[in-house]
Amino acid sequence: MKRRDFLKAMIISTSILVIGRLSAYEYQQYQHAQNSITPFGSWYVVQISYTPDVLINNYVLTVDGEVENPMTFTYQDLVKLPSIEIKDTIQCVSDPYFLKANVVWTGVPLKYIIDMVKPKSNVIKVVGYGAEGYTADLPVYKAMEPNVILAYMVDGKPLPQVHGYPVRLAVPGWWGYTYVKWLVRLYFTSKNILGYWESRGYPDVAKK
Ligand SMILES: Nc1nc2c(c(=O)[nH]1)N[C@H]1C(S)=C(S)[C@@H](COP(=O)(O)O)O[C@H]1N2
Ligand SMILES: [Mo]
Repeated sequence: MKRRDFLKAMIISTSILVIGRLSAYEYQQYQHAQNSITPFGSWYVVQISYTPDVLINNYVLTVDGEVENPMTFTYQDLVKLPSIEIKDTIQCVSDPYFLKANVVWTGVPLKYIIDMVKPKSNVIKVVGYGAEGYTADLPVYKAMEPNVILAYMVDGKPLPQVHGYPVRLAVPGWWGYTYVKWLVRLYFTSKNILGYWESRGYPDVAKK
């Protein structure tokens, strides 16, 4: 390319960024938001509080409430269970345009856990708890869908700490606030319990 053409190309590409009022980072996010897998380092982070340090060796998922057979799972227990891979777009309700990422989850279908603990017949909700105190609720009919998973890998690697290491929920088709990070408890209940954002007015049926 001639120097003049090169300068012209520079000016054009710069003006696209200026006209669009996007920073280079936003522009990159925008491009990746369209279809391809979001690069590992540039996935958005949204959370109400600090990032807890949950170590694999101490990790325990408690599954309790109104169930026939309450259970606990260590990290090693979970990774031995049958797992599936799902391509998904995680997306925050507060900015569905930029705060989204295309990822591939690996994890255990929540239905598999539900079948083991056997919720009582009047149970309507399952509430997920994050290690730092966050909660989100799912109606049991949604939790039973085959693609709702306890994810322990993303894009073939362990979850990054800010994205919920070692285990988080993934609820394809529903808003990001249902994707509880640092998941340490699943509580089954016949009461209509609302999670952190659901109790602050966001849809309880969080379908995108
Ligand atoms: N434990 C926990 N999980 C959480 C949250 C949180 O504050 N704490 N925020 C939720 C919200 S509102 C969104 S949009 C997604 C963002 O996930 P990410 O930071 O991995 O992109 O996590 C959800 N899960
Ligand atoms: Mo969100």
